[in-house]
Amino acid sequence: MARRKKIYEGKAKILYEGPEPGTFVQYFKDDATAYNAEKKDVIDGKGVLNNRLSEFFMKGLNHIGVPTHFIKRLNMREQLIRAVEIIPLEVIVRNYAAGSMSKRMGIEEGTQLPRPIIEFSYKDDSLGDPLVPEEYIIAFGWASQQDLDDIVALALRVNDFLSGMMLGVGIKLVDFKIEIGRVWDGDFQRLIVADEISPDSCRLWDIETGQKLDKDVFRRDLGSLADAYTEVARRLGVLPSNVTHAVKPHVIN
Ligand code: AIR
Ligand code: ASP
Repeated sequence: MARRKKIYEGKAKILYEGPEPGTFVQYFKDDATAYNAEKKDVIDGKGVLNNRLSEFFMKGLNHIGVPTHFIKRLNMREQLIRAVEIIPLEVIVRNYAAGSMSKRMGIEEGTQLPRPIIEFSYKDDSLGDPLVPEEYIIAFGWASQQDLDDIVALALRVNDFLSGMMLGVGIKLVDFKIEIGRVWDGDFQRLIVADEISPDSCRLWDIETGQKLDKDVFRRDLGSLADAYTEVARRLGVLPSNVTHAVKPHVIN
């Protein structure tokens, strides 16, 4: 393949220059990291699964009029996306307490929250992605008050869509993270959902058993991450049911 210009390499994905101006190619790696990259591994097949799952969610959002960066999937690991300027925030929506909220507030994991709670973290690994108040976001110029209102509206629509989709396949959407990008249509600026939506960026629990089907399986050493993601994909009909994730050949004794 012709050499392409790398725009950015993150922990789980690489962005390349796209075929047309205003586009990027997003490549999904098999690398898994947690706790701001203190814990690392390579999980065979994770990139393929996340490429398919993110395509599935973003396409669905586009269909219901929630704008996303997704244009089309190119191959097993790559998708064509709109080039955006990423707002340096993790926009987190929580329906049930878990993870850092449970720790911070002393609320038991799995406790249903009175309403979806949105919070913002500043994207900076060296600082550990600290939670930031809206005041910081506006004062530091990352987003305006109007942008924040738009981001909250987008995040709540994504939450309703994903929660319903997951409920339909027996999965509880505990929380998730999205990133937001700016695009310009002429002089007109718009905010759209960017980055990825996958079990790397959500907490997904089986409704019946409470089994974790997301990156916490890796963070907390709970078993096979690829199996968990394959199960999510299978339930959503994203993978034909007779396909299992790509594993290396191994000797059975
Ligand atoms: N998240 C936050 N930073 C990166 C990711 N993937 C996601 C987690 C979880 C939610 O945001 O996967 O779904 C809240 O994370 P935490 O650690 O703040 O409880
Ligand atoms: N902060 C993210 C997580 O824990 C990614 C990372 O730490 O590398 O999921």
